Amino acid sequence: MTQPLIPIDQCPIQIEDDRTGTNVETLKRAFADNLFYLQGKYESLATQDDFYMALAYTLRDRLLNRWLKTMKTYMEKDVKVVYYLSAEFLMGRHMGNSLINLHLYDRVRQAVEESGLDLDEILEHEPDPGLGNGGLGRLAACFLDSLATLEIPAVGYGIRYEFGIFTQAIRDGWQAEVPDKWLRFGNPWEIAHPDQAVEVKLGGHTEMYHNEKGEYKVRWIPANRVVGIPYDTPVPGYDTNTVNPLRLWRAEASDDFNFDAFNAGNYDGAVAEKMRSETISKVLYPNDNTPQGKQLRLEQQFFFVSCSLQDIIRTHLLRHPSLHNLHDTAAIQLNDTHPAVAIAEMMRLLMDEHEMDWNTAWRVTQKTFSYTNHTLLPEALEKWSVGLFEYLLPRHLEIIYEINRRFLEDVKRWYPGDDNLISRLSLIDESGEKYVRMAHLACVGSHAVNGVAALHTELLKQDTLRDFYKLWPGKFINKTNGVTPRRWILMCNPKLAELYNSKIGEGWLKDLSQLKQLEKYVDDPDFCEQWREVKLHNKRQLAQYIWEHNGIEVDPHSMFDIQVKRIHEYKRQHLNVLHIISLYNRIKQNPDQHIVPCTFIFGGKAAPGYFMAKLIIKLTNSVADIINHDPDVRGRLKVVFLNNFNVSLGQRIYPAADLSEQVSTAGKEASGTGNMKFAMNGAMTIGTLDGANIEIREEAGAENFFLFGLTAQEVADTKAKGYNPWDYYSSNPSLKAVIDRIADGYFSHGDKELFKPLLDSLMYHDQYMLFADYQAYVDCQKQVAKTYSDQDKWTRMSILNALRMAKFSSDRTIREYCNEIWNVRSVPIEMEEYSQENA
Ligand code: NBG
Repeated sequence: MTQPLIPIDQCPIQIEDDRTGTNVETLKRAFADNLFYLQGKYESLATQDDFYMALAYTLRDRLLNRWLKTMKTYMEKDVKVVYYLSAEFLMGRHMGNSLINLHLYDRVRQAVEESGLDLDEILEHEPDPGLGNGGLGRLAACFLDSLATLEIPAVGYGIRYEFGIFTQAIRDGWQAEVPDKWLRFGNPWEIAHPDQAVEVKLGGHTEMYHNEKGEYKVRWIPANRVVGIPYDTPVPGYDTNTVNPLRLWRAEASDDFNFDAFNAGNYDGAVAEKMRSETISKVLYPNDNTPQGKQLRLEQQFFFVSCSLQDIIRTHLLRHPSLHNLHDTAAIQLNDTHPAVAIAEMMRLLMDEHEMDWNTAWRVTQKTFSYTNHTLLPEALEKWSVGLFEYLLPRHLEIIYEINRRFLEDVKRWYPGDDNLISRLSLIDESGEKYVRMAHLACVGSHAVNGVAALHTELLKQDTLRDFYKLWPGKFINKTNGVTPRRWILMCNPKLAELYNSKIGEGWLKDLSQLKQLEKYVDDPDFCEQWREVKLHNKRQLAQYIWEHNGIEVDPHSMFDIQVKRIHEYKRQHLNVLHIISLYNRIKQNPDQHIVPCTFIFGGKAAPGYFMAKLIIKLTNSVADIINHDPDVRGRLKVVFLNNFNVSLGQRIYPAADLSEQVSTAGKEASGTGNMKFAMNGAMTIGTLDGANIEIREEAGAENFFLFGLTAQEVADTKAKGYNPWDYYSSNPSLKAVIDRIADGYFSHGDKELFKPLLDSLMYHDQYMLFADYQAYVDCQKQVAKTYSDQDKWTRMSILNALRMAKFSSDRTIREYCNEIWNVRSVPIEMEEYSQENA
């Protein structure tokens, strides 16, 4: 007699079997089993990669039960789901995160060790999936972690780029880009669902027709179709059963695509078309804070948006007869304007494919969408030429024109006769060649618009989006960014986590405000000593890494002054370099002068087409080369550029920092999130009143923050009056000496041309006003050095910084989004747990 099959969700995790069990023996068996059956290897012949894959599958198995139960619960309870649409998700490595979130670190370590292997080596073997550029993509990843931890039903939607952000090599001091083949050995974390593939149309034209009811309708006759295949990656919450999906789309040619060409024997033509389709999800554009106006980029955006919206609609219709109440089951967040075409695509789907009338469709759309702005840089606001839009998305352009017509009609009624206002608000920029303004589309089509730090939101209201703010003040809301303390404290700084746990247990990991309880130890010499030991341990580890990767010996007792982030003029890595040169000049003038020993560490990628950013990298490396080899300096200064800064390198760097460089021109950095990671790990910040720095300073206390530089208002005023860098240069001997040393070719083997473009920019038209902040920065650095010499004082400040960062947990940020924008509630996932006693 055959046994009836037990539905998997009715199998509680109570069987100590090889797929779910978590005792050490079972884990060992599962690991060996996966090595044999999935990797097809005997242990004696297996590579590190095989071990990594076998262990990854072992962990994925342990996530699946929770994952499927999570999906089933959402379906059955018909809950409202957050859909986070983002062109980038910078997830970082999965394995360590799964070990932590499943509470399996210790047992897996033991199982691996008893199998004669080293867990750390296996962890290092995982490729870092770089499906993002910087802060924006990493924020999306922190948000997914917090959503799952807070048990919020959520799906991340994005693109499964075959090549993520390039690997950065440094050759002769210059950045070189190497393709990132992160999928080379397969990706054990994802599961493909070709059964849920969707079709996406592109190009062609539109036509009118009569439907059965005799109404006029529009249909889109596309020139091309591609298919989106979803790949799901589990996102486990910390200490919960919730496992939400990150659903990334891969583009494939549709079957019927070039059937005719194929049949006619035109194989090359058919294959070329196939490759064209698949190109859509091939590669991430490596630009941070600068849009890439390429056709393929718009194709990428529309591709993942259309796939995701069709998926959301399909899910809704499984449980509801119509889409009139879509906003009751879906809150769709636009992560910047990259997915903003979703407003037009939703209107098209509702009207053309689901027969909804305009007014209803518009109401549903506005109630469903909300939009996060991530930048104030005018050049970073996305716009697409109307010609390109029409060529690729003819129906969407019609819809955008109609949204615009209705919107501007309203504006005319509200503000009669103000033509300037009309042209400023219009979704179409008509000042020259016509462009579609994506931020305007996002604003009009959303019920909430948010900035990512208090100052940023204020500046959006007063400046970038001020006309929209005037129309709808209630739409604008601030949501200061945050980062997940699971990855950015527990995972990257285990010694610090241990110290916390030893005093107050583990509750702080889900409620970071509990760290405040530790403030009573700030004057306790034992605690301070332990604090310093943790920092020194982390610095030693980074020093070891620097030695292995750069061949530079750095002293872990020197102050680690670190700036890691994308290289951009507004972030002013070169201001930092000018200060280093000023210190060097001081030593050269007086070789015996006392200087607090300092190691300056840089890391970050430049967009491959951004010449000035690449020149800043070259300058940093050139300065490093001279200073590190000058006997006069005698180990007092070291300069290191760490190549290929990414999430995993960040995990080594943040915990080892003494000083965090957050020196952007005030009003330019929307928020910053590296600033939060540094502070949480006990680094002091030297920074301007920009982005979230302001709030970090508020939380830490002004006395625990090294502030310098012009305010956003002063920057604007100085610009209005006419900023003249020459005045600063000619009146400041220290600045002049620094600039002249570069100009003389001191750092470029006598080549006076090499850095000229950078110096010309600084001297003649620098919109980031380095010279205006130079002296304040140098003075502030003196203050830093003085404070660092008093280790007791420094330790106290470091402790207070770390303990007061609760506001910057992404759990706080996500709670605010849930309550104030998305209107969603947590939905705990009930499972019968396999009891720990059996483990
Ligand atoms: C970036 C900002 C950062 C901010 C992140 C996340 C873009 C367009 N913006 O300051 O520059 O921290 O977004 O919000 O990448």
